[in-house]
Amino acid sequence: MLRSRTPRSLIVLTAVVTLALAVPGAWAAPIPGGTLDPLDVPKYQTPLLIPPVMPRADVIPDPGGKPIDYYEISVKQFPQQILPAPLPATTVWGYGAVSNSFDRNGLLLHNAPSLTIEADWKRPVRVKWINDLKDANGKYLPHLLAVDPTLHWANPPGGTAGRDTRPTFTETPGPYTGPVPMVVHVHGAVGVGDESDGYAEAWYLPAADEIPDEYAKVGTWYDFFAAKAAANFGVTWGPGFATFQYPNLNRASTVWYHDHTLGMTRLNVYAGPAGFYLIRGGPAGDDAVLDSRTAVPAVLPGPAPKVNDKFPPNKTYYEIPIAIQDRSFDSDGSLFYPVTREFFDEFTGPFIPFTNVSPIWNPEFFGNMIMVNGNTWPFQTVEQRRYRFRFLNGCNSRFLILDFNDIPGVEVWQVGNEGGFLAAPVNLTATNDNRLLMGLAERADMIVDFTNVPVGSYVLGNVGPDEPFGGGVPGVDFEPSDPDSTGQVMQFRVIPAVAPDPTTPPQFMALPAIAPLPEPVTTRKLALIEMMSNVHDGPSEAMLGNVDGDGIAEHKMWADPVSENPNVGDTEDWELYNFTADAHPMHIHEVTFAVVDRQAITFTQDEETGGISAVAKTGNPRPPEAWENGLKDTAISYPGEVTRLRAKFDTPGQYVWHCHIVEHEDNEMMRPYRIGPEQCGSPGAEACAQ
Ligand SMILES: [Cu+2]
Repeated sequence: MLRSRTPRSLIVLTAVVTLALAVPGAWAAPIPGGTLDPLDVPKYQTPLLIPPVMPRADVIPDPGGKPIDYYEISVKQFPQQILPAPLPATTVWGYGAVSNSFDRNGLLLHNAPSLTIEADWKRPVRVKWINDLKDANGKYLPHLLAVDPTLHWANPPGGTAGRDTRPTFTETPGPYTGPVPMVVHVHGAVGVGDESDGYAEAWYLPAADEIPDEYAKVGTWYDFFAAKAAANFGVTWGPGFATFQYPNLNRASTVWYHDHTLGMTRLNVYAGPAGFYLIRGGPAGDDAVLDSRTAVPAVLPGPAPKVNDKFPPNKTYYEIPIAIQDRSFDSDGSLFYPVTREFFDEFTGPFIPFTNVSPIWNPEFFGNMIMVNGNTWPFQTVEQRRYRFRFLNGCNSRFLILDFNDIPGVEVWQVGNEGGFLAAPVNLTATNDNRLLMGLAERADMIVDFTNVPVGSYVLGNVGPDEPFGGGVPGVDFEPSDPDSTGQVMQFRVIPAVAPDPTTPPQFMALPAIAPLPEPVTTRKLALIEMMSNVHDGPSEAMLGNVDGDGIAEHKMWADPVSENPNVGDTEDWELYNFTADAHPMHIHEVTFAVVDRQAITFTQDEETGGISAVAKTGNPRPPEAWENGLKDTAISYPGEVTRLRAKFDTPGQYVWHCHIVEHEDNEMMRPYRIGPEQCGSPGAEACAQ
């Protein structure tokens, strides 16, 4: 039974829209999920897993003799004790190294989240990514979750002609149970070639037995990118794998890797495969942070895990990556994810092909338990000193508002985001009520100071909503998450410091300069639009599009031709007009961008057609939040606002921009974009001279 809520998505916008905030609901109980009641899962039984470092297969020279860190990483299926024992283990997928011949004591270990790739600024990383979703006999494994075949998706059964399409049906189909297409995206990789970016139509099946001959084994773009990788890097792709190379041109920062397959990302990521990828060094690295009192290099909390450290670790770490994800489970320990649209809003059909509503896909999904680094509600012992936490919101749909207010005496500073260090440290305790807002896929590099916290055990809370987020204040504009389940994240067990804290107080950290972006040569007006069902009062999908010169919004589908096409080297402003009722975390591949400002908008929406016109800005723009200063790769676009982003597009190729609510991304809230001219020989390209 669904709790009686009106998903924000269901609010139909009419006439001239003013921003309508959710009315706090009356519930205070875990949200629906699987058969395992979150209140039956004991909390704070399991120490936080601090992911060890991914071992390298080799270090190989590039043609100029410079070193490339080379990895061989597969994705596999295995059981993992996510819930505390004696609750059952959970079957998950995860990445892991399959060769450690360079880092000989490195761990050949699959886990979810996976081991951390440690990269040096401007030193390339090359990864052979292997789709190994096969059983012990070499037969392909089906998906752990229900794959909706009615989306525009990878669609291997469509064969070469029908892959990467929205198939047509004469009856409402059941879930797809064939081999699983996968392709890895390093989220936040700057300057990466398109052949290595994990384009959603560059997926590949495992090299497994019993795959029907008529199935497409690779996505539409795989062969083109394979040829490009061969030409650029001398690497050969083959059945069940692709080899990507990352130049690591980013400022030192926290990036992460996860699957990005067309129409399946929500399911592939929920099943487990994801990991941290940390880029260190260079002119914006830790060594460039100065102590403003002395102008000598500051001391940041460390160490972090190092290659050849053990699992579980036998060392003490003061720099810890923390991935927060929401999950639901059945009582046998298996992951729960909806198998029918009915779970979302009780709509039982008719579905595609009789209406435009997909039978399985849910417009959003909220797990009713919190998993941190692969365990539900773990604990971390901390000393009375400063720590560096690199937080990641790795949820599917859930915005997090981490709340430190139940940790007395703590002081919380944000020093970095997706693009590395901020312009200046931001004291969230003093300026943001001790809270950290994180949209999906956003990262926050934090200094958390436990020096003045009394010895004892304290809970890190979450006061974000158990439903779509639209901005606003917890308890005022929306009901915070259930305090007994998703309102709790993890526990800190504070003990006395074992030694004086050598680290620099964050208020004295002078962070490395951020080069300003050039003035834009182009401003694009882009649109976030919700499409309603044609049979019931619910959404069918969210879409992207544009706003034309007459103030009329037009939606576009994934299949429509590229419409965002910056020239190589150009700086552009992208204005994201959000006509929906929800906030969307918008991610642009290949670049980091600046959030320039946000501004309220007015528009008219036709009640009959949903058409949007008379789009205009109103009032004064407001600057980015203090913690958004710097460079980002994902930013929140609020309802009823235009969010202006600025990026310089330097690397030619075919990329995507999309909403990182992965349920949205999987159903049309993603668009291809291209930097530079159309590539000869690429799928759909006009004939051109080679
Ligand atoms: Cu979205």
